[in-house]
Amino acid sequence: MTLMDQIPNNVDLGSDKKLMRALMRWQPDFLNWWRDMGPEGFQADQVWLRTAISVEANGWAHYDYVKMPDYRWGIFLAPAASETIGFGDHKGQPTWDEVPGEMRGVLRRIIVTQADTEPASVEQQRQLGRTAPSLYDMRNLFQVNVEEGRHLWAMVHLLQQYFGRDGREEADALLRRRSGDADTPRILSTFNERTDDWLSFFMFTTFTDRDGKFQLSALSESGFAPLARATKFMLTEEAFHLFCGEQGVERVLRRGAELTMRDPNGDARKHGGIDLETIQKYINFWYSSSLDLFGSEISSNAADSFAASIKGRHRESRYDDHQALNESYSLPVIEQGRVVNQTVPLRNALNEVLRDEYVKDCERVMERWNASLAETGTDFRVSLPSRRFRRTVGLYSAHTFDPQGNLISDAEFRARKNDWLPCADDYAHVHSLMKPVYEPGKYASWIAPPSKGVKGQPLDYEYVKRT
Ligand code: BYC
Ligand code: FE
Ligand code: FE
Repeated sequence: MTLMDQIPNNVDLGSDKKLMRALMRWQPDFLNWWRDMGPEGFQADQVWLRTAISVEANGWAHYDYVKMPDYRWGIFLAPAASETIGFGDHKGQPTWDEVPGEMRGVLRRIIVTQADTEPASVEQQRQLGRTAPSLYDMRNLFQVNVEEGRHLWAMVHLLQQYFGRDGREEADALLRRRSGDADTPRILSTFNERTDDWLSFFMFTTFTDRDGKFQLSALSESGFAPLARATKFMLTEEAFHLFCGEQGVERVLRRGAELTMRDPNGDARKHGGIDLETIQKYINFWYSSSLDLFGSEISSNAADSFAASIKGRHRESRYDDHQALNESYSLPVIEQGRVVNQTVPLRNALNEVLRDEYVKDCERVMERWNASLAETGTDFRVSLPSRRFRRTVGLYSAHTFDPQGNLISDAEFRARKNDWLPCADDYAHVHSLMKPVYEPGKYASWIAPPSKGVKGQPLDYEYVKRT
């Protein structure tokens, strides 16, 4: 088999001997990592997966049974959106096909940070197949996992092609860090959290993959064309990850509401469901954790990478001033125990600008979940906590806030913590429900079945053939 057969691509891999050698050397290490750290217990099973075979709209049409270690992780760049740079100090200049010398450090840091999240998420989710609530859900989990594996390939390709020896070393290090490890953890906070129950998985794909959507969007108009084109194609896969999360939580909410109303005392737990209060606590946990992924509200890193035309805003074309030099941004800060507004130059607030877009998108998710809850007849509604709640990065991390965003004492936070965040008892209940359901068409008690199957297949399709 030639390399081209093993690695579907549209980057003319075959023509660059040095790159091909680097990728050939990295591939067995990747496969070893996948066997050790990828989905545990299902590597020999046939999974009905889609594989990207081109960047055309029909490039995703390829669905078939495949064993995960045989998945063809491809390298694809979307067509360039523009020949000229759209923002920052280099606005209007031609995009770069190579890394400008003075930007090496900044670009490498961003690409490595992005890359690191991809294998991290696979590691976090590796045990979930064992407790899948259905074959449908199991297949979706594995689809997300192989695509995060492909995102790693996409970033490793950039590192190996454009960053020489440093890039090759970074590519190796990506396979050595481990999510949650005390000595060699993954880079960003959320990617070291435990994600070992399915409600956490659905929250992760709703809130944490959604950070991916906005970070990738901010990179998809980068002046460094290969990065822009790689991230643009990654975004097409992200839509499915977000669907998995949103639809997953929606089904858990719906079932939770139904079981609550069925019980005379409103106790969903008694009937093998997850109560709505616990689901709200999971929202509080994963949303606040994912907000940290946007970095500090006031950040010179963000100003620098925007100035360098490396990282822009979500849909930069909607803005009028693509230099972001003349405007300012006002945000609440804490001074002498009070919340007051501070104004900073816009470029220094770009992490917050991106977070604003993220918050709006999450609010739209809440509206859809609440519409679904309303249909069941319950009065319960879910909501997002304040963006100041439980932060560990940035301005608000030095203080404690309640979910409404009011400044409170540490002691009060500790006293109320179990009302706001999942506690040992909540986790124990959720974990007690995590029993596998592997019969085609059957679903666990705590989750409603989806409204339709994958790609026109019926709900009782054998999405995973166990061996
Ligand atoms: N945890 O100026 P600051 C995805 C570090 S998700 C730990 O505040 P900056 C996916 C920061 O690195 C998308 N450390 O922030 C989803 C810096 O450290 P150094 C991933 C943190 O740099 C699901 C220091 O604090 N992509 O794709 O403006 C499944 C001060 O930094 C955290 C990206 O993140 C944290 N939460 O912005 C699979 C895009 N936050 O360098 C995949 C690339 C900050 O001083 N990354 N720090 O040692 C970036 O653009 C930026 O690095 C960040 C931070 C937005 C993350
Ligand atoms: Fe990804
Ligand atoms: Fe994703």
